[in-house]
Amino acid sequence: MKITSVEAIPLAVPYRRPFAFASGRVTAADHVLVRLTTDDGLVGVGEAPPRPYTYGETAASVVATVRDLFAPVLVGADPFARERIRADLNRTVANNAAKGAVDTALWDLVGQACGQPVHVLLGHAADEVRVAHMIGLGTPKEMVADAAEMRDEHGVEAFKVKVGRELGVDLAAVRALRAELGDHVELYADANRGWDADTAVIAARRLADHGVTMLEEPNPADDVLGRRRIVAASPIPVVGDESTITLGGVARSLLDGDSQSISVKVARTGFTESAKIVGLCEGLGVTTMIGNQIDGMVNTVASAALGCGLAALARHPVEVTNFLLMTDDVLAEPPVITDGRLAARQVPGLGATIDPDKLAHYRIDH
Ligand code: MUC
Ligand code: MG
Repeated sequence: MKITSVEAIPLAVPYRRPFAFASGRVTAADHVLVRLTTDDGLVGVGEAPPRPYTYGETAASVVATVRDLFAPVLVGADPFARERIRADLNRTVANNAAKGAVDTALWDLVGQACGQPVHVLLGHAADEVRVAHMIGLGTPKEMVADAAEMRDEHGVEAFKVKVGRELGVDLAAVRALRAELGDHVELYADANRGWDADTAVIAARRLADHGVTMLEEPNPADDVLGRRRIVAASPIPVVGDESTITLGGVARSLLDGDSQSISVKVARTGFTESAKIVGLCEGLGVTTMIGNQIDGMVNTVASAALGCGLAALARHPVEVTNFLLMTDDVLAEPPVITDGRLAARQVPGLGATIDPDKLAHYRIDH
């Protein structure tokens, strides 16, 4: 089997409402759909959500990287040779989301060629995962309304709360969420590097008092000494996300004592490097969980496959609700979250069939 064509298609899908966090805000999904076609007619897909504040990529840069740098490597390659392809793609530095989307599409092809779902190829730890919802920044009232909607409509019982603003405002939101949701619900927090180290040390203690279980990216990642001070003082684990975006980066961060748990995202490490990161962490006794890059439906389906594939990831609720912020997307069958759970698709590959009419409507490269 050989790849015969590589497409990078920029999309624009409006959001129902903006999503805000300490390092940015999104108002529309300007994602890039990566589509690989093979000589035997298989089509694999991946999704790159450009996140300039984390990886320096834009939709235009993802399209250019895939078309100009990756396509010459991919055309003629066998999708099963993922390690060879990975080495070739890594001759280009960074471009994490572009690489993640290509790897996702490769696994989609391999699954289809083998007649097996991707989660089964990965190790088939589960058939469904518990879901965590990421609550964007807003007033305490807005944040409670968002969480209550997820609980009431989708049965979700785990929430990642965005923080990283003035501490009093964040604590008011966390208090209101705890009062509304009750003690049995898991709350963990993500500051997206919004605090300085001293504020983060106080925040970690106050958040722990409200039963918050983890604190992600409390301060700027290059403030390494500050980060270590937070890790030493925090009663709850400090989670690496945007400071731990590669296998080597995860290793360095853990060994240097900059983080204690790791957020893994298909959007940046696909399946291949995500599985390596999970293996590294498992060996070190470090918890991993699947985060959300404010993903659309393709990466949502891929995240469910990753979570159901690897036992270490299936243990923690998976962040897969952000696609619900979008008014629509290009998948023929949207993911469905029921009773706080999302099932892996039981079809060969990813099962991420693209609706041609929706694609024609939302692509912006006509
Ligand atoms: C997260 O966990 O930080 C916010 C921006 C982004 O790219 O991902 C998020 C979620
Ligand atoms: Mg994060």
